[in-house]
Amino acid sequence: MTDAPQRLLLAALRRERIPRPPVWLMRQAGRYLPEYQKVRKAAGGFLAMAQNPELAAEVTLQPIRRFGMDGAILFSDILLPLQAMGMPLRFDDGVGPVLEEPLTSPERIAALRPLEPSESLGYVGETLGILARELPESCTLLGFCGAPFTLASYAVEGGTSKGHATLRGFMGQDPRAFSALLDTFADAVGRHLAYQIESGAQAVVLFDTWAGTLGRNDYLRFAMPATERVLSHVRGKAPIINFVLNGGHVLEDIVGLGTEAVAVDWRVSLPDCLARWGDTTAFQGNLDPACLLGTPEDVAARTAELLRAVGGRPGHIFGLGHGVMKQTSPDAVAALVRTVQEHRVVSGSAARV
Ligand code: 1CP
Repeated sequence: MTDAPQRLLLAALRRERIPRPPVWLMRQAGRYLPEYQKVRKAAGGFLAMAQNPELAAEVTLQPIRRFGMDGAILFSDILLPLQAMGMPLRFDDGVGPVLEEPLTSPERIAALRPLEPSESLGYVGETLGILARELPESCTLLGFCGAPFTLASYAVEGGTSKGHATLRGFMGQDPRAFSALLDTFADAVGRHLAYQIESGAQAVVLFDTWAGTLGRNDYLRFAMPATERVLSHVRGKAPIINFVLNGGHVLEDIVGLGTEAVAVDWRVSLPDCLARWGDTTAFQGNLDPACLLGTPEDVAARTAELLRAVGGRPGHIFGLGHGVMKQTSPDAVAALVRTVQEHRVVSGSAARV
C-alpha cells in the first residue's frame, strides 16, 4: 500500500528518497502564537482548552494553517494520563504543572487506577477524530505520550523539579518498587498510544524529557526497560519517534530499541547520527530552539546550514532539539519552515532551489 505521495513525514519514517525532508516542531502550537493565547484566554486556561476536543483541534491546526508544517501534533499534554489515573492535576501560571498528591507513599501508588483511555481520555480520541477529518492530506497526524521515566519524574516530584531529589531517592532506596511503578506507567502509556492510533494518529512520539539526566547504567536499568515495555504495546501499529532529551551518552542504546525514528537534541551531530545508524533508523532534529530567537535571516541561514550538513540523506525529519520557546517570534518559525520547504534534494546530495 502506498500513501498519498505527498505524505512526506511517513515516507521519511520509512527512510525513502523524497524531494526534501519533512518538517514539524515540538511545541509548534503554544504560547508564542497570538491566536493560541486568544483561545486559551477564552477557554479559561490550559486544561479547559486541552480537554475540549473542538478547541484542542483548533489549536493543533493553528500552526498548520499559519506555517504549513508536514506534521500536526495532537494538542494535549503528557500529564493528562496521570490525571486520568486518579492524580489531581492543575497548571499554575508562571509555575507549570502541579500534582497535588505526589506518589511519595506505597498507598498512593497502590491507589493509581489502571488507565482505560476510551473512558477517561475520550476527549483525546474525539480530538484526533476531528483532526483526521480536517487536516490537509499532505500533513501527518501525530499522537504522543510521555515515556514512563519522565511521567514518574512528575508523579513523584509533584511537578517540575531541578534536581529530582525525591525521584532519585526513591529509585536508590527501593529500586524494585520504582521499577514496578515504571511498569505501571508503561502499560498505561502503551494503551494510550494504541488508543490514539485507533483514533487516527498515523505516527506517535514518545517524549522522555528527563531520562537523559540518568547515567548510562541507570538508563539501562530503569528507563530503557520501561520504554521497551511501551514499545511492546505499539510495535507494528504505527511508526514511533523516540525522543530522549540530553540522551547523547545513551544514543546507541536508544537506537537499539528499534523505533522507526530517534529524535536528537542539538548537543549531538545529526550528520554523524545518520552516517552511523541511518541505515536502520530515521533521525529527527536537531536545531537548537534558541536559534529561533534570532532574526528570520539568521534562522534561514542556520536551517540551510543543517540541511547542507545532512546532504540529502534519506531518513531526516527536520525539527528542533526541544520545544519552541514562548519568546519565539512567529516570523522566525515561518523562516525555518519556508527554508526547509524550498529546499530540494538533488540525487542524494542537496541544493537550494
Ligand atoms: O498555555 C500554557 O500555559 C501551557 C503550556 C503548555 C503547552 C503548550 C503545556 C504545559 N503543555 C503544552 C502542550 C504540549 N505539551 C504538547 C502539544 C503541543 C505541541 O507540541 O505543539 C506536547 C507534545 C507536550 C509535551 C510535554 N508536556 C512534555 C514533553 C516534551 C517537552 O517539552 O519536553 C513535557 C515535559 C510536558 C510537561 C509540561 N506541560 C506544560 C508545562 C509547562 C510542562 C512542564 C515542562 C517542564 O517541566 O519544564
